[in-house]
Amino acid sequence: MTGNQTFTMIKPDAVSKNHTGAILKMFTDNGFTIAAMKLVRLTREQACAFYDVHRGKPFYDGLTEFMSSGPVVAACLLKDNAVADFRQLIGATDPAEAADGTVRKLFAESKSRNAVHGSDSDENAAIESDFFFSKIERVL
Ligand code: IDP
Ligand code: MG
Repeated sequence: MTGNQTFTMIKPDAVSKNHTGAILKMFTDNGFTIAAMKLVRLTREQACAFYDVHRGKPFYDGLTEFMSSGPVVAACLLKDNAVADFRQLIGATDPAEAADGTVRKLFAESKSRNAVHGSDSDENAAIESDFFFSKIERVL
């Protein structure tokens, strides 16, 4: 059985270019309900902790520097089959490989500055939501 929640961030590239409203509209137009949301600027340490699974990879330093370079919009989203459906909506990591109409095709600059994050499993959706939101901050 698949879960009904995923976690997303609108990344600093998209927030700084004022794409937040258009991207949130794509989420809700595609059946996702916002259960929690906030604008936050991560410290470098917080970005390193969030992306700990990628520690040691060649892009880790650049990724954590970028993700702490400006505010992000973090949100918990609800929908049946949320994780898989959301990854389909955002498209491939590299916008050059993302399908037409996906968030990354429309808004990402590059494979690193790629507009949005989406959880890759139900387990990580719960871990990532807990990283940003307490119970009282969520409408579930
Ligand atoms: P995902 O965001 O599509 O799940 P991951 O492989 O989990 O992709 O990588 C996390 C993030 O790290 C990506 O969204 C992107 O910002 C960055 N990243 C991944 N691979 C590369 C790369 O080859 N070069 C530069 N940045 C990368
Ligand atoms: Mg990932």
